[in-house]
Parts: sequence; C-alpha cells; structure tokens
Amino acid sequence: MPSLPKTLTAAMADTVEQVEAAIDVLLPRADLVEARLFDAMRYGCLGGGKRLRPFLVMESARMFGVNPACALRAAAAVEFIHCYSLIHDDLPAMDDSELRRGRKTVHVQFDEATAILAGDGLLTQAFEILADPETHEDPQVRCKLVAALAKAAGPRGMVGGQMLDLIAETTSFDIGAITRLQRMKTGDMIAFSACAGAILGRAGAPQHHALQAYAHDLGLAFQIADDLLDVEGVQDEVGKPLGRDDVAGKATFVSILGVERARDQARRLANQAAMHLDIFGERAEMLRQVAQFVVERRS
Ligand code: GRG
Repeated sequence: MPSLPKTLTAAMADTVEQVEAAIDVLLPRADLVEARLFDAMRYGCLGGGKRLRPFLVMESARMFGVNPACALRAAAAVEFIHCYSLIHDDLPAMDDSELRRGRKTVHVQFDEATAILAGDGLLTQAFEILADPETHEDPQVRCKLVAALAKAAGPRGMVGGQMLDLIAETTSFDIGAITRLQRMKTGDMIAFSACAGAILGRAGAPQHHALQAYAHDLGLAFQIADDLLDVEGVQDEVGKPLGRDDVAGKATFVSILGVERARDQARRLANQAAMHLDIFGERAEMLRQVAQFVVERRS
C-alpha cells in the first residue's frame, strides 16, 4: 500500500519541484545553431504554473503503486502538451495575449514563428517521452498512453475545443454547447491526467471508470472556476489579462449562469467529483482535496 500523502499544499509544491527538475532534464539545452528553439521551449515550460495536470498524474499513479520515476515522465509529457497549448493560445491569431504566468508570453519574448515552433516542439516531444521504454517496460501500456493522450489533445479533444472556442466569438452558444466546448478544450486533458496513473498501473475497469467520472466533474469545476477568475480574479495573482471573455462577447458559464449560480455549480461539481473516489478509500485523499482546491484557487 503506498504511503499516505502529506497536506495538499506540500504535496503540490513537491510535484512542482519534481516536475520542473524532470522537464529541465528532458528539454534539450542545445549548443546548436537552432538553440533559440530550445530556449523558447524551456521559457514556455519552466516559467511557473500550478502543475495541476502533472499532480493528477503523480497522485493517480501513486494510488496504483507506479514507479514515481515513470509517472514523472508521463507527468512531464502532459505538461509539455499543456504548455504548447498555452503558447499557441496566446498567439496573435488566437487570444493575442502578452502576459502568461505573470511573464511575457513566448511570442513576445521571442517572436511569433519561434513561438509556433516551440509549441510544435513540445507537442511532438511529449509523445517521444511516452513512447520511450523508460516510461513503462510494457509496450502495450506505452501505446495506451500515447493513444489516450493523442485523443485528449487532438481534434476530438483540446484542439477541437479550441476551434469551438474561436467559433464562440461569433456564434451564440447555449449552456449545452458551452459544456461540450469546455469538456473538450480543458476537460479532456484533465481527464487524461487523472487516468494516466490507472493506465501506468494497469488498473481494472472499475478503478479506471471511477477516475474518469472524477475527472469529468473536476474538469467542469475547474473551468467554471476559471470563468469566475476571469470576472473576479486579481490580475497579479492570476498572471494573465482578465475580463477578455466579456470583451470578446463570448458566452461562458458565468455569463449564462451568473456569478452566484456558477460558484454553487462549481462547488457542487467538486463535491460530486470527490464522491466518485469512494472506492479508493483513504488512498484518494489528495485527489479529493484537489477538487476543493480547484474551485477555491485564486490563480
Ligand atoms: C491552442 C491547440 C490550442 C489549444 C489551446 C488549453 C487551451 C486550448 C487554451 C488555454 C486558454 C485558457 C486560459 C483556457 C482556460 C483553462 C486553462 C487551460 C487555463 C490554464 O490552465 P492552468 O490554470 O494554468 O492549469 P497554469 O499556468 O497553472 O498551468
């Protein structure tokens, strides 16, 4: 039985440290003509962030007794994809944002073409990491990880969600359409992260389904909290420009439900997420606490 976790804050801080060390090793620091690309990848990946998705990978892996060094590789791969999505989302053709994680965005710090390539580099290297035998000795497990991450990050997941997000600027979406958009854009990557430990640990279907149900509710709660931060957050804490959805005239959970109902709904979803973890008993305590953290966070 894996050892019981510490408090959530300490455990998340540990993950930030471990994941950043792993990213530092995995990302090339090349003394080559194309070094600018590697510098931009490092800048986009190592400049802060809560590392929520890596934390979900590490915690779900811990529940199934997975070797932490292997889990850390999967956690870094997820963060690579997440950072690529942020770099591309900030580009002038998308959100046109100059601030991310409290620093200049990659295209401002470097240039647009380098930012596109840095995102592409992180996206592709993520799959190289998962396909490496160091991530898991069983090729079937590696294939499952690669396929599941590709599905979560691809056209039926995050990329498709981003397309819907762009369409939402000129089309009025109802609550069902917004829910689908957000499930694809952010929920599917959160779901992959929570299920990665079950894949690495070759867990049975009931465990896998429980984590999927947890992640489904967690992803929606996360997104509603994100919409609330866009309306009520403090820019210096959030680390990115706020109020953009309103200016763009985009429908969000908050614009449709209002602040109070949105907050209630986020809390309800967080409680529901935690209940899906009952089958894991005490082992899932950190994941339960993450559900609360996600709705109460200030960044
Ligand atoms: C460009 C292919 C492509 C996809 C972009 C994820 C995404 C799709 C865009 C990010 C834009 C955004 C602000 C989405 C809202 C939810 C979200 C993903 C917030 C950022 O994630 P956090 O809060 O960020 O986990 P940190 O900085 O803590 O990693």
